[in-house]
Amino acid sequence: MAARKTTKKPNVSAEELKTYYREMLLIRRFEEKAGQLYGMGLIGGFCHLYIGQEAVVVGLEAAAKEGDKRITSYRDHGHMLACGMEPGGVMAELTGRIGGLSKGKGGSMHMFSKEKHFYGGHGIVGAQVPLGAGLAFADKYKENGGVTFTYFGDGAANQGQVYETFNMAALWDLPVVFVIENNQYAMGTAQARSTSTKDIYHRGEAFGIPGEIVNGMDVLAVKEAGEKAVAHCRAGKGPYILEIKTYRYRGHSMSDPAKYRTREEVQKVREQSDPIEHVRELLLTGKHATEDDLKAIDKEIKEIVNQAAEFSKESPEPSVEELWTDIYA
Ligand SMILES: Cc1ncc(C[n+]2csc(CCOP(=O)(O)OP(=O)(O)O)c2C)c(N)n1
Ligand SMILES: [Mg+2]
Repeated sequence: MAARKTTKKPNVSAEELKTYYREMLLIRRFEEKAGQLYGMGLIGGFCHLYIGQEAVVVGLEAAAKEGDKRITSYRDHGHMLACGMEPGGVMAELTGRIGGLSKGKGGSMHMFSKEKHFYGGHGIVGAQVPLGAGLAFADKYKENGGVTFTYFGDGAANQGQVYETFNMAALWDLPVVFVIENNQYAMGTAQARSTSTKDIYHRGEAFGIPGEIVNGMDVLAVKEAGEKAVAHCRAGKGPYILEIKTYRYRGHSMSDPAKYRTREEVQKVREQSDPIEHVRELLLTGKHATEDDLKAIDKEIKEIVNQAAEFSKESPEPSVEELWTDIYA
């Protein structure tokens, strides 16, 4: 885990910093609430929380422009919130209600938004990677200047289809940023036990795809790397790989007691590299915000999340007729 190491004065405005703080906090509080609702039995099926990884999506969304696309795995709530999907619609999908973004028929892993160019939510490890290249192929074909962020994990990086995709994406110079969210675990398996090398991004070299390692606990470092990757893609130079070193604080899913690592390991990351604390410190030490300003933001976020939770409880369950909508038949 890369420890926090932003020593130079960040070249970023107070407003930008506050935006990142707010966006990361929204994801964190949303996920904490989802964990509570799961514990109350209100969320069925799988539920994979994103706590600890917030700087990854928030940093990359700051580098994206309108029309860019994103696709990811089942650990997807943060990606949806960061691209502007309604917290209430996401939460109501988790609780399986009609007000959910998939009308309560998809659940945590299966939500989409055409409007926000969010293409899921995929439960099969690595399956979103070729789909992401396909989205990029469409952008290139249409010559619309769009870039697709294709997120996958360190475990997924050992899937064969990832390398078939790398080959085609490089061959056709597709405008796709492959984002490896290296949270160091694939379910209960530590990266050192599943992966032959410490770093993964250099596997792209075999296909002529450049890439780099990014400190995923520093939203500004992620944004900077994202801007570089996006510029590469938009210039028609083909794909780019960002291996973003991050960490998930919770278990793989809500049903994981996480016995494969120590509490101390998690505590150390929380104390030394938490991405939200990092921005909080920058705001306070740079005198961009006071404790009271931050308290006001915390309150505002809490309110948004409480409203989302209320909506997810009040929205009715889908009627039986809904079984016959949104199907190919
Ligand atoms: C093809 C396939 N194999 C196995 C699984 C079971 N599975 C679900 S998540 C997961 C681990 C993936 O880890 P990683 O890619 O690092 O993503 P993370 O959960 O850490 O975000 C596995 C093996 C699956 N869903 N699909
Ligand atoms: Mg992982």
